[in-house]
Amino acid sequence: MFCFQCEQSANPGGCKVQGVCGKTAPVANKQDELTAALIGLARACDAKGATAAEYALLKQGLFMCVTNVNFDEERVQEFINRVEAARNAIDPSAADFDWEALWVGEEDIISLRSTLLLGMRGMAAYAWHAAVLSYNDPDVDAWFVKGLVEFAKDHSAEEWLGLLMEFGEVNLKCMALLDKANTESYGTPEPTKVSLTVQPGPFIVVTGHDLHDLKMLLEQSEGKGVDIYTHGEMLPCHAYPELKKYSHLKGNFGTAWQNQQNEFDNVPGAFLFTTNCLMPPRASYKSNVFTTDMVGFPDVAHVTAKEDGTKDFSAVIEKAIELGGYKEAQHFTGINGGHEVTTGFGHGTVLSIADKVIDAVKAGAIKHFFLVGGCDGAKVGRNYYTEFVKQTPKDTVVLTLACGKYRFNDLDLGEIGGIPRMLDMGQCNDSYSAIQVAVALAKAFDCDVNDLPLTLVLSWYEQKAVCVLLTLLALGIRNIYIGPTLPKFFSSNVLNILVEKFQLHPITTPEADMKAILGAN
Ligand code: FSO
Ligand code: SF4
Repeated sequence: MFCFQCEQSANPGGCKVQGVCGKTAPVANKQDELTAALIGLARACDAKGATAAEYALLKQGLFMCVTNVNFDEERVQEFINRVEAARNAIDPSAADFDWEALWVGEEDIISLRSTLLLGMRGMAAYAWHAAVLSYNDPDVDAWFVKGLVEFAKDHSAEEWLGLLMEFGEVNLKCMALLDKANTESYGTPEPTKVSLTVQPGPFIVVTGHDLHDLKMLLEQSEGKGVDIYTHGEMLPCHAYPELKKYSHLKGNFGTAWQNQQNEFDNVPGAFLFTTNCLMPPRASYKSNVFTTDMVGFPDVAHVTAKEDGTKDFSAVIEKAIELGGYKEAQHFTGINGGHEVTTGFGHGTVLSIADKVIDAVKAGAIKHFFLVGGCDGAKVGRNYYTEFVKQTPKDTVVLTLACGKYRFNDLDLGEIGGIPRMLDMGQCNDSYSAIQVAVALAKAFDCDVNDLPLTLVLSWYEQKAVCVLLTLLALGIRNIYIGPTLPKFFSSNVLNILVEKFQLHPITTPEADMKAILGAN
């Protein structure tokens, strides 16, 4: 096996025997076979045209290879069979790629083309969440074919960089599509306080990113005496009017994904994983875990979608009833001891108070904006982000999104003239909201986004963060701080290009970076 796609990838050169994430060598190899089969299908589609069914396979197949999604060799093989059957139906002569050649070649070229493939895996997850709500974008769909076909061709470094920038622009469209899908289906997120207490009685914890799954589960569990709690990246769901209206959507359980093995241990509730980030479940709670969609783990119950896309979650509901939940309320806290968190500051809400924000900047009450966003993970260096937020001066605002926020989202940073100093914009895909706000501010101040008093301080872990980063670079956003470590798939030459071209800064210490950022104001 070979895999270097995530931030926790083994030293020195990637995971070669077994994944740090728990992925076994046979599963890693199967996912490479699947990737090669997807290239074969894309080649056939490129020559003969694709239908919605083939685009769906490309999105699902790429999504299946994202870190912490699928650990089940049999499920990956079944999917390969479907992809090959689709390829054969279109053009049996379209060749698969040799999966053993995926990560082989000249170092810089492998680095560039891997960055493209990994970004596409991230975008596929976003595109699939939109697709299950019947939202598709022809440009995004077409790029799955183009990207896979181009991945398998020879290009110069310059051409690869061009493809990466083109991809970044397409991923912006994809995030816009998912934003549209989520807000048109469930309403514009509104600021919402979310309790971290778990009430007595049966409950289900829903994790991942899929709003459609949560909606179906809320409908099916209503009136059954089973409460629903979000976990990880599902926290922002509390802010959507069409989801928050369910009184049995009670609160948020636990913190970021990497704490799940401790936090789920011996908990008397059921767990539903709708996407990443699944960690190998411990025996103490494995029988309480259910996966759905592209997520999978051997010997863990799986809920499959029916032909019409609906799902029957009755087994999950029954499991929660059987487990019974806690006898008394459990007053859990966030990492910093807070009992509740606030979410729901998507672009709809922030832009509705844009005048107030602009006035506060003009009056000097807000001196700087930080977007401290991205992923969480197990590494010690990630404390940087907690410390960084704690050190932000009182006349600055912190925008945040994705699961990295669990490091600080229970801190009370106070307000500036009625504007909360910490604004949770949502999931990782809600980077789209942050971009919208930045563009609106630049327009209001009649300047370039790079001239705004705004700095992006990002943490990355897996491939969705890769596609978001490529979008930010394609938009010409400079001076991004990134950590906790740099991707192993960036060769030193590629990293030098990114540093030179985009002034990408690897994070150092909160003190030094804060000084460099505010000193440059
Ligand atoms: Fe991933 Fe990062 Fe969305 Fe987390 S990009 S790791 S679970 O922030 O959020 O899927
Ligand atoms: Fe290693 Fe990350 Fe790949 Fe898992 S996803 S095998 S931890 S590089």
